[in-house]
Amino acid sequence: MIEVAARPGVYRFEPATTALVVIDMQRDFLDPGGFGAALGNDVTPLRAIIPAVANLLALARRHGLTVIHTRESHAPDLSDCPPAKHQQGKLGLRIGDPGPMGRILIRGEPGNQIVPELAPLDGEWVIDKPGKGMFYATGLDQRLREAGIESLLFAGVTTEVCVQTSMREACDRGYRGLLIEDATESYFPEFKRATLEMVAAQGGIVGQVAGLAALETALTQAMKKES
Ligand code: TIU
Repeated sequence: MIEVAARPGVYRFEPATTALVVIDMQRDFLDPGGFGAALGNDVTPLRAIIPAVANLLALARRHGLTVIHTRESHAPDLSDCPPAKHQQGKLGLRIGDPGPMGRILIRGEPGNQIVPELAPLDGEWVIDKPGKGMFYATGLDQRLREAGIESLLFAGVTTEVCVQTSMREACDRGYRGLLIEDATESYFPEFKRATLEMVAAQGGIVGQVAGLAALETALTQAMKKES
């Protein structure tokens, strides 16, 4: 059993039944000209966590965790994009419109790819999701159950939108969630701060929060004990 110094208390997990979920580290949110920028955001703060997420991925791979990458994406015919969502953003810069990285937030387009530094390895799960949460219309819950996954470590963007939605939905489905605070980011620093606080408040109402260093320490100590 791995024991991580987390908030509001120790987070315990077994690597064999744990997955790291890296949410939406795709060019649409991290590069200029994508969906994030189309919504009026400065994308530069999000790029700053790429090294931390890369370190987290390396750690998870080293310790044999299941690795899952998600991408927020829609079918080319927009059949999975409800009108209310399609109306987000400025006219001409909406989901499906042409941009510098291809059609915005559309499956298969260059902008929809995960940034090269964090590219999925063969055998890792890549989940295309039309919603903010990772369970809606993805079949992921069943796949996780079939794989015996009970605990989920969360990273990616943005903290208060797709990451928090996925974490809350995971909590409702019985998974134990840990948000890695330095491997997630928001376009709004105050929203990130508030999200970290609200996840861990009330005794860990929708999960727990820890730093990457605490996770690494816990995994390294467990490995030393084994050897
Ligand atoms: N706009 C924003 O903060 N986020 C999204 O639209 N999607 C994700 O968080 N991935």
